[in-house]
Order: sequence, then C-alpha cells, then structure tokens
Amino acid sequence: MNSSRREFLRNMALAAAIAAGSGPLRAFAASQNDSPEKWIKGVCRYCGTGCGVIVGVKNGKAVAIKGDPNNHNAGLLCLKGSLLIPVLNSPDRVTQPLYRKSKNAPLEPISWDKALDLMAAKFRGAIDTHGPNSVAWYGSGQCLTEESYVANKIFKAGFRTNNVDGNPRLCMASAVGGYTTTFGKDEPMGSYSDIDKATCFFIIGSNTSEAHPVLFRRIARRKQAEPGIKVIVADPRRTNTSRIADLHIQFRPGTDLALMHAMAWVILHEELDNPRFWNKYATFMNLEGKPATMEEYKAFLEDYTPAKVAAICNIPEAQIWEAAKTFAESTASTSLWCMGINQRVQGVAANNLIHNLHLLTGHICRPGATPFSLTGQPNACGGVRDGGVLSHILPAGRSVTNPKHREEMETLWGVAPGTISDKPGYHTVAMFEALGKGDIKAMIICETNPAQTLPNLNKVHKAMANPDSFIVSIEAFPDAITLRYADLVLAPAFWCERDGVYGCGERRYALIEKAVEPPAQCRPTVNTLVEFAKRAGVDPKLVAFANAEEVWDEWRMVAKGTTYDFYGMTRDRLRKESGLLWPCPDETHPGTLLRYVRGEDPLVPLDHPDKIFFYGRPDARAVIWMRPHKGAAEEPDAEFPLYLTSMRVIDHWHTATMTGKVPELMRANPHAFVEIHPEDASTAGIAQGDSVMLETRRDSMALPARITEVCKKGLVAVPFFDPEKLVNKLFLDATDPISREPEYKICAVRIRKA
Ligand SMILES: Nc1nc2c(c(=O)[nH]1)N[C@H]1C(S)=C(S)[C@@H](COP(=O)(O)OP(=O)(O)OC[C@H]3O[C@@H](n4cnc5c(=O)[nH]c(N)nc54)[C@H](O)[C@@H]3O)O[C@H]1N2
Ligand SMILES: Nc1nc2c(c(=O)[nH]1)N[C@H]1C(S)=C(S)[C@@H](COP(=O)(O)OP(=O)(O)OC[C@H]3O[C@@H](n4cnc5c(=O)[nH]c(N)nc54)[C@H](O)[C@@H]3O)O[C@H]1N2
Ligand code: SF4
Ligand SMILES: [Mo]
Repeated sequence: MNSSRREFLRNMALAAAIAAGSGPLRAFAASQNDSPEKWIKGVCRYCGTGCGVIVGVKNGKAVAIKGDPNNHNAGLLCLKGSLLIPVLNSPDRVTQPLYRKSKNAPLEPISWDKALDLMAAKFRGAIDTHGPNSVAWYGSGQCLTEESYVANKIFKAGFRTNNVDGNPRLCMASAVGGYTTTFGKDEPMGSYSDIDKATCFFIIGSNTSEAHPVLFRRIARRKQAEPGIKVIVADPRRTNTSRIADLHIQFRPGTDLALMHAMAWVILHEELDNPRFWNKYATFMNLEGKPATMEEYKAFLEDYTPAKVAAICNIPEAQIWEAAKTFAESTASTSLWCMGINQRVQGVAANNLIHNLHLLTGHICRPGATPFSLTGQPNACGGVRDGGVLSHILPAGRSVTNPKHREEMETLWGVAPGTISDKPGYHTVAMFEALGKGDIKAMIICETNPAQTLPNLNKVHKAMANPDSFIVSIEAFPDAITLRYADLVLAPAFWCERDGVYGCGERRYALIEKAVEPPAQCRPTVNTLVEFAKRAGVDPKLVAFANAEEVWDEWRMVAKGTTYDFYGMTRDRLRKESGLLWPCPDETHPGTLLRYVRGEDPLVPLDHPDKIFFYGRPDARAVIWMRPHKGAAEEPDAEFPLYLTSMRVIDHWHTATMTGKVPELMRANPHAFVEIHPEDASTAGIAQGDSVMLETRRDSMALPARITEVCKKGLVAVPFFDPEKLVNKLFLDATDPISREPEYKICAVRIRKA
C-alpha cells in the first residue's frame, strides 16, 4: 500500500473513531414522551473507563441516560453505556431468592428469611466441622466498593479465612504485579488527562477502540488535533485500534517481551536513553532479582538485538527501530496496555518491561508521559485492588503475609490479635480446584459468572458440580450459566437501584446514587451480606452497618494515613462532585493527577530534595528488570499448529447477560464466530461462513468462519460472550507464577471444516 493511501485510510479511521463517540452526546431517552422529572448522577455499569452518567427518572422509572459533562468523559458515552436503560428496565431478572433442594432438582422460590438461615447454617457448619478454610468468597470488579469491603471483612476477620478472591485475578493481577514489583505500589501514577498531553502513544495488547471506546475517542481526537502525534499499536490482530496507528506491529503472539527488550536495545545503542533520569531514579535487577548494573543490563539485552528479535516476533526489523526511536524521541510518550499483556504466563514480566521503557527514557511522572495500565472492570481498581479483596492482600496496600499489616487491620477492625490468617488463601484457579476436591464446602459467588468465564471450563464445571459443595450465587440475571451450578441464588438490587462507589482506571472514585427502587424482592448486597454474617455467627459489631454510606466511612478510616489516603472523599463531597482521584487526604484537597511528583502528590513532602519520589520502594528507586522472554505455556506444534486467542467485541459485555437484553447491541454480533486469516482458511479449505471445527488439547467445538485479515496468519481468534458456545472449554488454565492470572490470550489449536 502506498503511503498516501495508508494516510487516507488512517484519517478515515480517525474521523470514524471520533464520530462514533459523538452520537451518544445526545441523551438517550426511552421514548420521546418521557421527559425526566429528575436527573441522578452515577457511573456507567460497564468498563473500567468509568464514564460518568446521569440517569433521568420519571414516575420512579428510569427513562433516559446521558453522559456526565463534569466527569472525565465530558458528557460522552459509547453505545453500550448509552443503552443501559433497557438493561435496567429488563423484566428478565432474578426477582427473588431461589433454592435447589438437591443437585439435580430445579431452582425454586424460597423466602429471604429461609434462604439466609440456610446459607448461614451451611457456612457455619462447614467452618465448625472443617475449619475456616472450607469456605470462600469469589467476588468481582463489578461489585460496589462497599460490597467488596464488607465481604472481605466478613471472611478475613469474621470467618478467619483468606479464601477471598475474584475475577480481577483474571484481569488486572498482572498489572498489579507489574506496578508493585517496579514501583513498590499498585495503581498508575498518571490519569486520563495524560492522553491530552501525550505526543506518542504506545498501545500494546489493548484493543482500546472496542474495549475502552470513550478513551479511544480521546486518543483519536488528540491525534487529529495536533500533527506529528504518533500512535504505535503492537497487537497480533489488526484491530480497529490499529487502524489509526502510524505503525502497527503485528507480531507473533506471546513475543512482546522480546519486542520490548529489542526496543530497549535500540534506545541504548542510539543513546536515546535519559541517563540523568535513570541514574537518579532507577535501579537494575537481574534474573535472580538481585541488584545489577547498567553494564550487566546491556549485556543481557545482547540476546535481544533487533535482528534476532525480528525473527522471534516474525516482523520486519525496521519496525523495531521505528518503534523504539518514536517512543524515545517523542516529547511525551504514554503506554497503554490491557489483556494482551496481562493474560499471559509472563504477564507480570511483560508489565515490568513496559515500565522499563519509561524508566530508561524518563517518559514518566510528567504530563503526557506515563505507563498507564487500562483497567477492565468498572470497580476492579477501587473495590478490589485498593480494597485488598484478593487472597494475598488486605485493604489499602497491605499484605496478609506482613505481620505489621495484619496487626494494623486487626486494630482497625477491632478483632483480637492473630485473628487474620498469615497464609494467603486460594487464588481463583486454585479456589475452583479446591471446590472440585471438596476442600471448599461452601462458596459465595457475587456479580460474576465463572461458569462461562474461567479457563479450562470443563474442569471448572466438574468442580462446580461437586455434590459435596454448597454454592450461593448473588446474580441479577437468570440466564447466567453459573446459576446452573448454584444451590442458592440471591436476588440483588442492580446498578443504580442501590448506592455505592466505583473506582475506575485513573484512581477516580465516583458515587453511583440510587436512582430507582429495585424490584420488590431484590436487596442491596451490602444488606444481604450483613444479614448473612450475623446469622452465621459473625460478631455483630464487625458488621454493624445500616447502609453503604456507613461502610464507606469505615473504609475511609482504614485507608487514612496509607498511600491510598482518600479521607477527603466524604459521601457528601462525592454527591456533589463527579469523582475525585486519590490521594485526597482531606476535604479541601482537589485530588491527585500525578503521583510521586513533588507539588502534585500530597504524599511527597514539599521540601523533598528530589522532584520525583518513588516512595513505594525502600531505596526510592523504581526497578528496571531483566526478565527473559520465554514464550507461551502452550505453543503451537505439529499436532496443534495454530495459535488460538480470545477477545472482546464492542457491543457485548463479557457473558452478555446485560448487553444480550439490548436488540441494538445483539444485532451486530448475535453469536460467536472464529476469525481466520484468508491463507489459513484456504489451506484448510474453509470458505466464508463455513462451520469450522476448533480442536485444542481440552475440547473441540464448531464455530462459523469469519475470514478476514484481522488475524495474523497462523492465529485464529474467538470472542467469549456467547453463552451457547462456551469457548473457554478450549482454553488452558496455566497461570503467571507471580500474579496467578491465566493465559487466556494464547493456546494451540488445529482447525478443519466441520
Ligand atoms: N466492549 C467491551 N469492552 C470491555 C469489556 C467487554 O467485555 N466488552 N470488558 C472489560 C474488561 S473486564 C477488560 S479486562 C478489558 C479488556 O480489554 P482489551 O485487553 O483491550 O481486550 P481484548 O479484546 O480481550 O484483548 C486485547 C487484544 O489483545 C491482543 N492479543 C492477543 N495476544 C496477544 C499477545 O500475545 N500480545 C499482545 N500484545 N496482544 C495480544 C488481542 O489480539 C486483542 O486485540 O475490556 C473492558 N472493556
Ligand atoms: N476466553 C477469555 N475468557 C476471559 C477473558 C478473556 O479475555 N478471554 N477475560 C477475563 C476477564 S479480564 C474478566 S474481567 C472476566 C469477566 O468475567 P465475569 O465477571 O464472569 O463476566 P460478567 O459477564 O461480567 O459477569 C458478571 C455477572 O454479574 C451479573 N450482574 C450484573 N449486575 C449485577 C448486580 O448488580 N449484582 C449482581 N450480584 N450481579 C450482577 C451479570 O448478570 C453477570 O452474570 O472474564 C475473563 N474470561
Ligand atoms: S467507554 Fe466504558 S464506561 Fe464509558 S460509556 Fe462506554 S462502556 Fe461505559
Ligand atoms: Mo477484565
């Protein structure tokens, strides 16, 4: 393709991206006659972008939605967000508790009172007979902060088990691992406003266009507004995101680590690094995690010369030089990444290598220059990561293995010393294995649908069918596959039928206010958990919360004085403002756009001798890691010669229990499909729309062919939203050794015409 044609196509893609986000500027109204009586502020139910919304209410019913002009999205919503009202008003809901008397019996209505008694008896019985580690919580980055906080407290302090995990393990765990091993503290230092200042975007393993549409529009606008702004996309698929790129590196799946080392090699060889920065603010760690020198780092990089890596990645060598130079030479480079990086057995290491590029070049802690991990779910950051609602962590950056941290939490929670176990609980994959083995006897699953979304799904289904287990699912929609395995289903108030906080990808906490009443028998989950805990014998003082606001006030206290300090975000303030970014230590503090920077971050003393202070690290230096490239857990071979990956589509949210209720969204992608490169299709004799049999070492299934040049040759891709095609039966459950996040992005497959 000649360069003017390429430029023309890119400009078209830019214009389309910007237009796509402009439509919903107009408020979505259910019908022309429904002019709302009042507008109530909240946050979109879907992605980690965390757009502010305002819900229009008339006669107690939600009738309209529009973007909040005062939040970061400046009034914009993508199509999914602007079509939330039909989901909220869908009659297809779990409207009362349901109970299954025996494993093969149908779910039948049961009263709340009986349901909670029964559940309490099962959990109490398991703990009394088999010990605290026989029960578990499997939560979600879509729960409200207050719900995750209460569940964590009940299990870790009330039941005395750390078997508390959730779907952020499938999603953000590797990003957490990356930030904590490089900077000593989790969460990005930058904010979305960096997008408006960046002059180079390095987007790796993120299809921002479909997964974070409102942020993508902001990137596209930035690119269109100022000539010379560069976008580099590194993704084995030619996604909508890559259409606006100046450079699309379509490398072999799983070779990102080699690519980024080669970029570092070029940066050092061309003297495009920033020694003033790394000399002062960085340190080097070798393969064993021991301190090392720049000379040793350079020697390590000799395994990753551009020529060697071009062969590993199966890309032209010139692309490596161009990417490295563009990244280093720009005035402000921002990296954005998501599941293409995190969902890998080398997920943490891949995160580290992104940070390496920023530390070598000093593209960090300046407006527009930042390594920014995009967050998947709306409250994975606020509720689960910051809240410490995983099996190895405690609230506000504390760790279960740290005696001082346990002691702090025991004091704050008012429980006896030694109450909190010093052993990490099960991570997600291990938790479901323990369920299968009968080591976990009773489990609550809340606001997540693991029977569709966990990897190696046949194994998971077998575990969930264990006759000795008791599974409670708190689930809003009756079509969730998980309900097939639930012994008890509890009916929750949905989205803006209850109030609570979501914390999105830029450290912004924002309140979702209650806009409408839930169906009569649907209850706010905070109340459900409190009621359950009391009946299960948890000290009532531990759960003395009348409502979500009281939970919020306790959580503010628990984080006070930590590096997550958001004490200044009172409920009243959150009612007035459209979200605030922590740290925000007092009520007059405006929130923090740039962490670790003197004069910006309230945790850096104003008289600190250095401009930047990485206070998360004992030596105040961030780490440049030597992490070797190793490849995927299951690479293609003679028997299974192709790569298989999985991805999202713009119209659906995960398991489509919500987006599946909206005809406009269903139309574009009603069913699963498999993307195949034309050459791979013709080798296998497959034509457009043919049924293709996909076989992996775990299972096989037939999907209709979508023959397209989106995938690199040798790679096929499937979406995972379709409940009728549980593609996760095909994927393996190998996990990253540090983050324990599964490798959803890569396994080996063979295809044939079905
Ligand atoms: N529409 C929509 N938006 C969503 C969601 C949704 O369900 N629907 N879910 C939200 C959630 S929870 C999440 S976590 C995010 C996920 O957001 P993304 O991570 O952007 O979405 P994915 O499509 O899962 O994967 C991104 C890309 O990773 C690429 N990839 C595959 N293998 C590799 C590799 O080896 N290296 C690299 N660099 N890339 C690779 C894939 O080709 C794909 O284009 O989206 C959020 N937003
Ligand atoms: N193959 C493959 N698999 C993947 C991934 C991938 O990239 N590839 N990505 C992984 C990632 S990153 C993620 S985050 C997970 C997501 O996986 P899940 O969290 O399992 O998927 P969701 O469909 O978001 O599940 C949310 C559930 O909560 C229910 N719900 C909605 N609102 C409410 C409410 O207010 N209260 C309650 N109690 N329930 C409610 C919904 O109906 C739905 O059943 O999937 C993972 N699985
Ligand atoms: S970009 Fe994400 S948060 Fe914003 S409206 Fe769309 S789905 Fe909602
Ligand atoms: Mo996610």
